[in-house]
Amino acid sequence: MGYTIAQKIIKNHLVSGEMRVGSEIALRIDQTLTQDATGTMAYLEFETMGLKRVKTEKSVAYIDHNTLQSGFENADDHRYIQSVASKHGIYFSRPGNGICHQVHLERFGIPGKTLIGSDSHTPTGGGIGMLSMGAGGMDVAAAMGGGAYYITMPKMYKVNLTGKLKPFVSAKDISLEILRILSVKGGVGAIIEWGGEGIKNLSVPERATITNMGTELGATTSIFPSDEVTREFLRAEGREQDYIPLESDTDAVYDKVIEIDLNELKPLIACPHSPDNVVTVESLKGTKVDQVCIGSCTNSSLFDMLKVAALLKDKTIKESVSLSISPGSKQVLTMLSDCGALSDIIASGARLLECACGPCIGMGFSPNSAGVSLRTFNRNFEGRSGTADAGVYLVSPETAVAAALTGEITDPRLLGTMPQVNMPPNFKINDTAVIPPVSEASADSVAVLRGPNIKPFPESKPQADVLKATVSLKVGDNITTDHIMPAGAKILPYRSNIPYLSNFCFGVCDKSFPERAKELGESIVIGGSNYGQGSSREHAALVPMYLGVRAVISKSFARIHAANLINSGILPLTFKNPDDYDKISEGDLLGLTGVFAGLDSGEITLKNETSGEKIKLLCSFTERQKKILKAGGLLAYAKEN
Ligand code: MIC
Ligand code: SF4
Repeated sequence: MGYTIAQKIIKNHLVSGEMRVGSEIALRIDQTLTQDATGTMAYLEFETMGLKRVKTEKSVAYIDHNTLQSGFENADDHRYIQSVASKHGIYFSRPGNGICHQVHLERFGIPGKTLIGSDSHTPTGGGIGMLSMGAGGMDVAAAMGGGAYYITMPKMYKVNLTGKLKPFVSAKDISLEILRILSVKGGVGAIIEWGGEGIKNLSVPERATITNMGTELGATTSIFPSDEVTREFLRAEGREQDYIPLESDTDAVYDKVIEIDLNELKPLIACPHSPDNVVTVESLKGTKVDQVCIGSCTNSSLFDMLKVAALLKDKTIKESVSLSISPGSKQVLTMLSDCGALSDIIASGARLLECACGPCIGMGFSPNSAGVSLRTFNRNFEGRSGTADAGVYLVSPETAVAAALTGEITDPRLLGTMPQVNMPPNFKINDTAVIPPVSEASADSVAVLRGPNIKPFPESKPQADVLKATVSLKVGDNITTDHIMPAGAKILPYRSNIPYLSNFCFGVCDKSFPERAKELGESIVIGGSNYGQGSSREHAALVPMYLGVRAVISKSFARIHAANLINSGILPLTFKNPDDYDKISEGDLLGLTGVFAGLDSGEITLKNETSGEKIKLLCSFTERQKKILKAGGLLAYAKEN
């Protein structure tokens, strides 16, 4: 039996475990990346490990999320990350250099290598045939220290593309189509490989749009072959030496195969508040639009920006619409400027934002009250834009421009003829905004600069054998990390200040949660299915841990969040019978006895002390996870060992 692309890379990086679906495998990690919103915590964790230098082939620290500096906090964190990176052998990508995934693809990603990043959209690197995964900060810190990255051996899915995209239909529509087919839960436990004749016409940035949004399917990662298209991209980046060919064997076996005919694809749009809430653009025609945002790690490549500029050329955007453009990197912005396309964008009335995440993470540009915002981003979770009652829709750059010009949701195919966009043969290379670390010999002389916003890391409690605690919150299905630990300009600066951050925990669901949890001392949260989907932010586990949450019981968990809960010493337990979810209410007192024996046997009985009912819960963890949970979290476990 042959291997899929991902299986080949896994085989080459396997440290321990068996490549059998569902069993735990440990992978050697070649590269890591962090961004600033998760990076501060990841480097604090790395520091507690007491290592002098990172052991990876390349580690890069990006500043791209917390770039609005309306107080000292973000600037202090940037200085902390810059100094700690330099000391420990990590490259530092300065604010303004661009969004981590875009820059990493351009300058550092290598086909066939492994990458983990403290950001859930790290799979963007799959666009050049790299096995790239999102992870919690603690796991990234461990990988920087030379530790393996543990995942459950995923299933293999294949998407075969046939045909060719029609004008005004683009890679983003492919992402939305697969979300329509599979839903936000459809990729859980799987790696999605893209192939078929149809990929030949997709450039690396288009492939990266697709692997980027594979995150929204809940997939472990997504990957394209490394072929002549990849070689061409790397050559244009002056990195042809990084190219290796990589494809699946003809007799590779897949657990699921999906066919998409690109000839048939129409412009699509994801409606509020979920990326899989997908319909055709034409079905919403005429809906009034207040705001349009173009950018984010999904759609901010030079190719996307050149298309946008060509469509805006000699036109003026509708007076009722506010349009923002954030190019993905300094390279993209420079080249847009050099060829004059930037002038076309500015002349149209667009507002140019810096090369950063910006509106995607609610770092400015929040919509007006009850506003309709069309965004080329990957997430439209409730409240994420910073305006609680806004309706955010996810679209392609083509559909975004059509709305900016007409003031309403408009099928971009009505714009006439798609202008020809020619990609330059070579990209402009200027890495001056990436600061290399000092040499190992000089590392001792680098002082790590810590601002007052950096508060000590919250200590987890060791696991108890008996747990009696009240349900502090009961939530429904598909709760995202944006529900658990919201982001946005007002809260993000406090990512290194857990006590302050805790005031906003579960703010989207129930503002009174933090106070109630604190009053209870210890408590349990009940969730529906796919609990913790979305971001890799470990704050969605660390903050509940700080507030005394000892267990989360749900119908199922998203992969990265489950790992973050374990790392924080919170028990992620699942209902053996999902219907038992209905047998627990907020305020019920729950009792778990024999937690240790339960961890060993994989099953534990919960007693609802309020109703008297007994409920069976599953706790099937790997040996390593059991040890981490028994110790009360990864840091406690690492200290013990
Ligand atoms: C996001 O898109 O939600 C983020 C912000 O990039 C997160 C990371 C974070 O919360 O800092 C992610 O996707 O992992
Ligand atoms: Fe940044 Fe948005 Fe991408 Fe997250 S999804 S990395 S916030 S651009």
